[in-house]
Amino acid sequence: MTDAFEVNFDGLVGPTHNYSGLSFGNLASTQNKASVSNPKEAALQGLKKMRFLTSLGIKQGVLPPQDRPDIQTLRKLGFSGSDEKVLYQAKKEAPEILSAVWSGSSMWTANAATVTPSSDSADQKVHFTVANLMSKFHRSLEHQTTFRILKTIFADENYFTHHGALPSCETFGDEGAANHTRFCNQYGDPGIHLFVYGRRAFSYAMETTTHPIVFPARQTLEASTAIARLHLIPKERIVFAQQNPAVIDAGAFHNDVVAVGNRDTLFYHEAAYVNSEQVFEKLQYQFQQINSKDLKIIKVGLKDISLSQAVKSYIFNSQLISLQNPKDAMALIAPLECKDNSNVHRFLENLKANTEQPIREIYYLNLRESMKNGGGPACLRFRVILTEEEIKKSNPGVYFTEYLYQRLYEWINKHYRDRLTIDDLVDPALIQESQTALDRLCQILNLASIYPFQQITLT
Ligand code: SUG
Repeated sequence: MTDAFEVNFDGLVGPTHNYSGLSFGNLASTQNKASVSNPKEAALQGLKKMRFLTSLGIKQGVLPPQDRPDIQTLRKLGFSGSDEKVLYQAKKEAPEILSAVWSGSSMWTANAATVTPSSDSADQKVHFTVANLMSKFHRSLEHQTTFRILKTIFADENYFTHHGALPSCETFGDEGAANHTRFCNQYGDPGIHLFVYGRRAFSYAMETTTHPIVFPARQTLEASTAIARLHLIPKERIVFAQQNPAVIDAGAFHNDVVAVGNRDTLFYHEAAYVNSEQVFEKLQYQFQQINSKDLKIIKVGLKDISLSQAVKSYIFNSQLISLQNPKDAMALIAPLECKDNSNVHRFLENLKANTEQPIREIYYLNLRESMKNGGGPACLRFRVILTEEEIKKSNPGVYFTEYLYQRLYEWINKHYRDRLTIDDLVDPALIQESQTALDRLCQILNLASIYPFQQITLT
């Protein structure tokens, strides 16, 4: 076994973070539509989280935000003239499209891609497939830039393989790592992959009773299967599970709203899956085959926490991380909303006191700006298992240090507004501000020109 680490790449919140109510099925997004956002506070909250995780000994990285507004998309949809005119016309004729092209949604990097570590792939390379995010228009605009960013950071083809997004159609709806969990003993050991899907595309009509009725299921089995194939994961190390339609209808639009795993532990809500018993039997069997020990499964019952409390508090959207000391101890990085809810808070504190399970610490972080759009601690991070050598082969500029913290802190304070409403989304000055900020960010993170606006053609 080669030593490997879990590196959490957090999405830096972009300068146009706003509340546009774009994600039907994500209750927080709908409920907070048209609230006033504070991009500066949002970015600082995220930055503080990165610093905190670094202080716990977790390797941390940063992924840059995408350039918004996506004026090119507005032009593709028939709006023309100067940027100012394009924005104005879109506001008048199609305000939903306007909101979508301004969205800061790339901050939730758990949806950026699915990744397989080199220890699990037949060719011993790290594989990435960027998520097409086709179920929401504003998110479907992310994958091309995400692909460029990941390829720029993990550029060495001897170590990293990048797959483009799956075909953008209902059959292959893919939401990335938010619906994928890897279990292992130590990070460098071989892993078992749990892929969770919301619906089967090809047999949809025959299975209406097993699909959500109120909200859409975003991930398909067909997409998850294609990713497992592309990443060359041995078949005996894969489990596919269907998310319970009832939890999707209760507002759990990704698996990471009802479950979180780390190494040999799964923390999940009893209602999360269809045919749970078979799923866990298979998972245990596969885990035991390679580790000669059991997977630790921490089940939270409906009687302990209702689905509505789980979705509101985002208890399962916590990060479950390994602590340095004592060995094999874990911590839960939970959103502050878990403390606000007395039942959830009591549950977590009792869990911590129970020494038969590995969670020894619970930290409550203030991520309220992101939470108001349905993005908790686990949504904000894209975890990549990397060996020391693979870390060396990737771009050093994106790895978090105290020095990078200071630079990003100053950068946010200099470039971000502390108030944004949907009425501001016609302000051409915000385009300029945002581009200036992102241009500067590329220098700070030592990234090449990753944004379309930087591709200046000289005549
Ligand atoms: O896709 N919200 C995101 C939240 C993503 C959370 N990610 C995970 N669970 N991994 C979404 O629904 C809301 C944007 C708005 O309404 O302005 C939004 O896109």
